[in-house]
Amino acid sequence: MRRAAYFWRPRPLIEVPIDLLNQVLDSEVAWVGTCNELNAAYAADGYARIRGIGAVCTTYGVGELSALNGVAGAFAERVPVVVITGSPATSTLVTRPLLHHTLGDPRIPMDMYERVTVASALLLSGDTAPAEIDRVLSACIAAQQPVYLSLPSDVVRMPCARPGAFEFPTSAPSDPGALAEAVEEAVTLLESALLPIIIGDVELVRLKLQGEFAELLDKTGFPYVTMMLGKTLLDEQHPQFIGLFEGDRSQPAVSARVAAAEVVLQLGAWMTDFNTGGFTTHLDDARTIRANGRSVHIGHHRYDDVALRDLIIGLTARLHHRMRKTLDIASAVDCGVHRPDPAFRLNPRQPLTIQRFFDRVSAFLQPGAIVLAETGVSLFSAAETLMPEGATFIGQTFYGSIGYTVGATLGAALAAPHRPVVLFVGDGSFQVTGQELSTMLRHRVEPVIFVLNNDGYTIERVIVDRSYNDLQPWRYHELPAVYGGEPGFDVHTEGELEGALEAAADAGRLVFVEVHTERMDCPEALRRAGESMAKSNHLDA
Ligand SMILES: Cc1ncc(C[n+]2csc(CCOP(=O)(O)OP(=O)(O)O)c2C)c(N)n1
Ligand SMILES: [Mg+2]
Repeated sequence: MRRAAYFWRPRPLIEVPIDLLNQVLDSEVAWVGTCNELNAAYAADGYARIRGIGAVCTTYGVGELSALNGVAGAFAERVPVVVITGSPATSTLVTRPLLHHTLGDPRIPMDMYERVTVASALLLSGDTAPAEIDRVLSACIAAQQPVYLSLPSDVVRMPCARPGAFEFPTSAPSDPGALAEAVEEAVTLLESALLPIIIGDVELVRLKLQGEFAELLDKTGFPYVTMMLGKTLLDEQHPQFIGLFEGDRSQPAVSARVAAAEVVLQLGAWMTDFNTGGFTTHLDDARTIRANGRSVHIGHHRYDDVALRDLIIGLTARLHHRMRKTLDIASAVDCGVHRPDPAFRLNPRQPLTIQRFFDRVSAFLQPGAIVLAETGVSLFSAAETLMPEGATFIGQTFYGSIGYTVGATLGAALAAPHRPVVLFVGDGSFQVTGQELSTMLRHRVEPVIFVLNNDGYTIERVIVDRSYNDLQPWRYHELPAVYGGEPGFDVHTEGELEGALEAAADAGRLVFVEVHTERMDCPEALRRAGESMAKSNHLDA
């Protein structure tokens, strides 16, 4: 039997994990080198949101710690990302040489990863590696959260047994008694309500329960809303979809319909500040059935060990179908609660405003598109835009690390080469991670990228407008040419936007559009978010 070898087989100090990369190049895995590791982590996250899992591979210390913030985002938002880091030879764990990148103790980065991953392994031998890797991958899939694998340079070429078939983790069954009681109580409440409504959110996406959720909607006929994190949970053209619910910041028709419901069925919602319009949902506990992961709250009752999936299936089996006309359903697609506005008329010489830009561009989004929107004016505007059939919306709405969407666009575009990909990103966010444009050009992915240039951090200016929200004004549209592509469009007016959209329609290449708007121009929901944040920071005096 082979054994971990670091005691009796010292290795030269210079042994670093380059050979791991050689093995990747020689494998079936496509290598995509990014400009920096933070963007690689964001790309792995974007890829995982489309394909179900993503991986990022870095060097030790400097590399893995650069990726840490991106992995933290995946941990917070529950995205399964596998971090693979090539580490120094196992002997250094004992001899602790002052090897570059190690901080003097090669275990420090692994300790730092402990808090933002659900499993990790330092692979010490070929004998144990297959089982260790499977254990870690299994945890990644089960929790839908990141994991960490460290592969020392001397272990890379160690022979190992051919891994057996991977066993996908199965979820623990619900407690049958608790499930039956929870379903019973929920059914009684929902059947008693004249105007029930469902809030469907992010966990339905992360736990892949869209099919079960759609069956519940079909069976009951109930209307539903989503929150920002759950946007495009199902096709937003769905006839029972009422719109985006964000507490007091919702469109009046949406908050009115939620307020009219005597009973609210809340499935997989995360009550974060952005999701709840700054904690203003005003949902009465007594009339809300709250189900998350493995627990259900109804009024003051709590049922543990009830899986969200089983609850949805149980409710679908028991609830009766209602006629649409009895449920007061004004679907988002019919009643125009969100853009696109069919009455939009172009005003070619008019300088662009945020509202007019999104009004126009919403009609440009194609069925099946992947639409990414960065924290800031972009997110708040795109959230209020009805997505076309089959579209997937991506934002880092909970963790909110600016620049995320640039890396995520690379990952999403690589994950879905045949789907249109559209990114909306603010100038401030673009300055954090924008160089990944270079990798997009290198790998010939073809997103349409709108950089919203409003001369700084507008989302921060609506809280307090001080000079720390100013930026060096870049000529953003020139950057694609700097990176070896075609120059972008520089758009100030509605007419110029029209020209850019025409060119983007069948460009067959990456299209970059710099869009200029006034510095304080932003959607109403963002203005109100700013006011409430100013208040909670005592800046409103
Ligand atoms: C990595 C990171 N640093 C700082 C922040 C704080 N922050 C939130 S939004 C923002 C400014 C975003 O500016 P921009 O992208 O131009 O947004 P917009 O003007 O469209 O609102 C900053 C600095 C953050 N969210 N993430
Ligand atoms: Mg800005």
